[in-house]
Amino acid sequence: MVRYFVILLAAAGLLSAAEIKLGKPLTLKEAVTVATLLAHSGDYVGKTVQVKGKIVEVCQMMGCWMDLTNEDGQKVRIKVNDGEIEFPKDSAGKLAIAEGKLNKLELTREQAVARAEEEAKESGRKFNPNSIKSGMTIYQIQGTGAVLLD
Ligand SMILES: [Cu+2]
Repeated sequence: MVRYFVILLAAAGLLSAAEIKLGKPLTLKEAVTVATLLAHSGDYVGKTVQVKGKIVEVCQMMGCWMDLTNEDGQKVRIKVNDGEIEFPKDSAGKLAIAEGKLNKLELTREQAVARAEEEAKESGRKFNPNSIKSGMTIYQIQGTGAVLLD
């Protein structure tokens, strides 16, 4: 019995060690999926939301943003002010729950190009401005806190 208990404790220790908490503690009880957030973005803009998804990419310069995705490839970015939170640069592939206010950004083509160029630099990728043909609307969460799971 005692030994069984010790094993349980060890397992619990491993679980919490695999969880990385960043920024402020989460405040909402439930997370929405990336799909729900994007499908009902109008209802969520300007509000604090909690979203759960898989990390596909992290800013490789400052760790100041991460993109969460779902099986359908839909994406939402969690952006933080420099230094507030630093997302671990090697966390792509992990599941994350993040919280913050959902913002809607309407970018002209020029702004979209500038943003993509910056992003390519931060990710160490090549960038071709001609790959962006028009302006775009982007939904982005101003992140206040996040939990990374394994
Ligand atoms: Cu950055």
